[in-house]
Amino acid sequence: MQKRLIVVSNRLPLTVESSEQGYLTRPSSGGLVSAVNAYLNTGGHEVFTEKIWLGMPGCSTEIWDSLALDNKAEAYNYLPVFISEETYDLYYNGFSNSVLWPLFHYFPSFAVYNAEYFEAYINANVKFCKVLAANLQKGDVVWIHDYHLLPLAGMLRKQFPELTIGVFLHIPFPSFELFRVIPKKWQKEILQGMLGADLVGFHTAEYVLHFLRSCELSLGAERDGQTIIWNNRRIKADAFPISIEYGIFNEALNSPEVKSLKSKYLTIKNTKKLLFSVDRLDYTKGINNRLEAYEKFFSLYPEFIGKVVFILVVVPSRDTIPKYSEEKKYIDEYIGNFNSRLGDISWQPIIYQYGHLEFDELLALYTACDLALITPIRDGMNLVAKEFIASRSDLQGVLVLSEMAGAAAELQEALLINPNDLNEMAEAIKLGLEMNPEEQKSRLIKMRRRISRYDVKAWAVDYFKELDTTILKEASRKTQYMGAEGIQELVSKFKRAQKKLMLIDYDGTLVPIQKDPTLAIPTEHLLKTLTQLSLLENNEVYIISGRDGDTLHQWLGEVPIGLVAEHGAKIREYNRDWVSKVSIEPEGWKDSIYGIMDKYVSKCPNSFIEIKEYSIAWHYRKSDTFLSNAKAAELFEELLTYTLPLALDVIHGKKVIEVRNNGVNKGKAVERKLEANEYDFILCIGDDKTDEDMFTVLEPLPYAYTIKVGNQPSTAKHHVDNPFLVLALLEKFL
Ligand code: GDG
Repeated sequence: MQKRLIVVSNRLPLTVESSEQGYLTRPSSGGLVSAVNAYLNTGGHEVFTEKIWLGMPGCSTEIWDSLALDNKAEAYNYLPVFISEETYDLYYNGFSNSVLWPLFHYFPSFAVYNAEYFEAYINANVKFCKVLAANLQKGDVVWIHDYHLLPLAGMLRKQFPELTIGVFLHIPFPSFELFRVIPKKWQKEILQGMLGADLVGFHTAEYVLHFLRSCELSLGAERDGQTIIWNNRRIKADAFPISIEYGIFNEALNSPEVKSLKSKYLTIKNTKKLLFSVDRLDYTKGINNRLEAYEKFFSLYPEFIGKVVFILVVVPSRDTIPKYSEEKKYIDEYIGNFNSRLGDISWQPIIYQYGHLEFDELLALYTACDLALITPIRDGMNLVAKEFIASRSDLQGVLVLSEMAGAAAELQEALLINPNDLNEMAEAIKLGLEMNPEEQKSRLIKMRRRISRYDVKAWAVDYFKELDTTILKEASRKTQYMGAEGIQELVSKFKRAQKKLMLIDYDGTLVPIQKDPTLAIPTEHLLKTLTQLSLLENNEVYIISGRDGDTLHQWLGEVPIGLVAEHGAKIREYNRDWVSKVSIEPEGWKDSIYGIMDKYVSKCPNSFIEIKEYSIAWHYRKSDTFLSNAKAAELFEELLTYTLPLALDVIHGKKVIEVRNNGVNKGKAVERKLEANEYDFILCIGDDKTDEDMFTVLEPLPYAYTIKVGNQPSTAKHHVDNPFLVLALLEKFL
């Protein structure tokens, strides 16, 4: 089958420029383009039969059409999206770069919360969705990039439930304390949009945690490790540190063009030491601090005056946004003043270019400089740092790197600095310029080894491998809807069977979940149905619940069925006493757990503790969702730590956290039942995580029919939508 890869990003990877020969294109600069381009151009991933890049070309339809014939890239085809200039401005300069960019980079005071921006952001994403929808084919894999398109996966998912969608965020995902600053409605649309994907990728484990936490706290979504369960789907979040095409940079010094440009720069540098930096114009890149630190360096170590030169390249970017034009003005003025203050006719401390470098020039500067000074205030990853390291096949050169860049996690042998500490930066410049060649070499070797192993292709292959695994796992957990035909077949199997067993959960399965659990009383109709089921020939019926024995007895004691309480800790056959097969932990454990839970009752109004014979549970169904989700996550962690050395399990169910004796679960109870009897028909129905233990035990048995209530991923074979349909299903057996 055809398996096409459709890469989606805000802009196509080219810049259209007008020249005397008409309109021409050149590759764009920027991290996303560098990485994805490198991956696609190195042959990409063999599994894809065709590659397409969808995005805005940055010119009108007419200009695009005039270019298209002789400007096609080799490795992929372009699919352009055109958006009106007005919407584009509000979506790109507005929401993307005046809300998400500053906020996600921890500049909350730079964010402008304008409702028009958000509206345009959604409209632009709708436009992308339409173009995609019109071009999608069966088997396509859609890979959406970056913060401009966060709602897109959710929009696509609504129309294409089976489509494979990956999302990758190239910038940091901020801590929830920052994310929550965005108006709630926007938060939800952003997160729900991202959760339309099968796999959401970030640069670092820290960003993954921030994202998972925001899903829990903002959406109240359920989390299972690195997976979020949302809209009956499981979405994995993971870290894939983006990288570079190592070979190109490593080979830089073998290119005659690069060599010749390098000698040009060496002539400029002469006997002086050369510092180099290159960034897009952006306040997050820490250019201001860098300049101030450079000045500080000369004031602390005046002996370097006249002996160092700094080539500082700033690539134009977003300069129609006020914060960017202000940044440009600041840099221009600072450098002007600085050069005139410190420099003279024979020496300028800074050589400044505001403009794009040709790729060979970039390589020449990476290889000619003595020290690369990379000082972002925040940066998702920062590829420049990795490119510099990969270019230094001569094993000479020093990297001074901000610890606020994602890249710092992998480049620990760099001189790591805090970009807000001018003294530390000035010291690092001195240390770097005086570092002996042996130490430079030893640091570079370690960093180069790491980057060469995890290059851009390894990054993408790693991502797609995880995407495949996620989808396979999801498919294996999918349940089939139990419709009329299925029910008919089930009933006829029941009729033919000789020894039958029905295991049915109570809350959420036979009765809807109530905010106040004491209100989940069985109706007369339910009691009658259960009685009739139990009277069917050769049929045993058990209600198997997490509730305490007294409540079950009070509500269902008169019905001629078996009762299993506290997730299997106690069992009561009809008209007999309760018996337990559980060995109990020394008395007293419930008191200490109570003490821990009680703190959370005070912190979380309307939550309460239920003490059962073999377990103790903290319920937060009636509490404020936002607060209680946060507190539940905290309590869960605290209980896990506390119970680690004890024979106790901590279970996080639907709006309840329960601590109970180790090994007590519904699955074990079912196992005991199966050991004692031989059945040829088993029906098992449940809605909660705790029912999964029963489904798992029954999974290998061909005569067991497992039904999940609700369409969450489950080990059950089938699902029905709600307790009313469970009752209707049970009636069919009568
Ligand atoms: C975003 C995230 C993340 C720059 N100037 C020129 C030029 N470049 C190339 C560099 C490098 C890329 O652009 C810049 O990448 P960065 O990673 O440093 O930064 P952003 O553009 O902000 O990228 C960032 C990245 O996405 C990837 O996920 O690392 O954190 O902010 O490849 O070489 N290339 C040429 N001339 C230039 O003047 N030829």
